[in-house]
Amino acid sequence: MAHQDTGVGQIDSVEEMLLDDQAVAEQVLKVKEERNAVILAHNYQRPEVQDIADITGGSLELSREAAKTDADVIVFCGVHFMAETAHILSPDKIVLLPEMHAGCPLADMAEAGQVARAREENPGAVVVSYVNTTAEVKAVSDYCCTSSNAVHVVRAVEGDRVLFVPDRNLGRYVADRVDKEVILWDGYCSTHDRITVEQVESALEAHPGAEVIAHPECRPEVLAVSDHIHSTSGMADAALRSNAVEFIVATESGMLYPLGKAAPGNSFYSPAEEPLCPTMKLTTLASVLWALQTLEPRITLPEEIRVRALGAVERMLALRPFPPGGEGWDGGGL
Ligand code: CIZ
Repeated sequence: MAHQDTGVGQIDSVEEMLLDDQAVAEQVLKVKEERNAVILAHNYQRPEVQDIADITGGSLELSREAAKTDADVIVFCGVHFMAETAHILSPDKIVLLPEMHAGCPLADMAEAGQVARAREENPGAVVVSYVNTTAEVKAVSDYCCTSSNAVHVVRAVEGDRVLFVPDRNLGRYVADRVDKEVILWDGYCSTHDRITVEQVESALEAHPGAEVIAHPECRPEVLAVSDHIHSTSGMADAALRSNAVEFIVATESGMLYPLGKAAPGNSFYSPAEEPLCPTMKLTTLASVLWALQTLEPRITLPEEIRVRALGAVERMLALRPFPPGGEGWDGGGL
């Protein structure tokens, strides 16, 4: 076997490539120290990937936490726009996305040129872009938002017309809760959009007495039969505050793992057909190890795009203070 000249944690044999999960995890932690890296894992990642992460959570909070560290390298176990966001907030750190093909189909449903044209067609409308957008789209937006603060952001921005990009379900959820005209983009997350009321009801039949926690990227009719609507980072608190002990969780099924850890006395189930995001599941322990060893694939952006995208994030943060746990903010991380 040819020796891989990667500088750190080299792979010298086929046996080494066939390490079991625990051995790979040990290697990851060793190389992570050598690289002075911080590992971030989104809530939808595989359990074994979440287990080797320094920080787990929603995408923006992960990037913000990583920016506060003195790490030289950020390994983002998530999808492409998330690693871009980490680079936007930490331009001096090396940002690695272990699986280069881990894209976000929702983010790809809005291109910067289309958003710029929609802005021209809707003069005076404030452009609010969900964090699930490319950096180019953020760069042509007035504000960024997360699923945890979207209602608050739309309420707080100037003007009474908002162009909300790209998730039509989250946009509809916001529109129903604000006193403004919200122009919806026709994008959706196929993992959430595929969840049906029938699938939720079938899970409820199997677990009578369970409450339903749904992500606002779900269709309106699914949200209508849900007891709690939350971003991934707000779901655990909702479960802990509730008197119920069983929950049907209408979001990507990776979320069941952090929920089980945060609320071990409760049981969490997916709707009848397990919602799985294929790109979120691409990242493995082996790809994290490879990324740390090779310092590839790196995510960078043209500086002009980065700075303009940062502007949309900073303007969102300047809308603070958010009322903790109050109207328009689900209490999840920012
Ligand atoms: O920002 C995130 O992490 C996403 C895409 C969803 C969520 O609710 O955490």
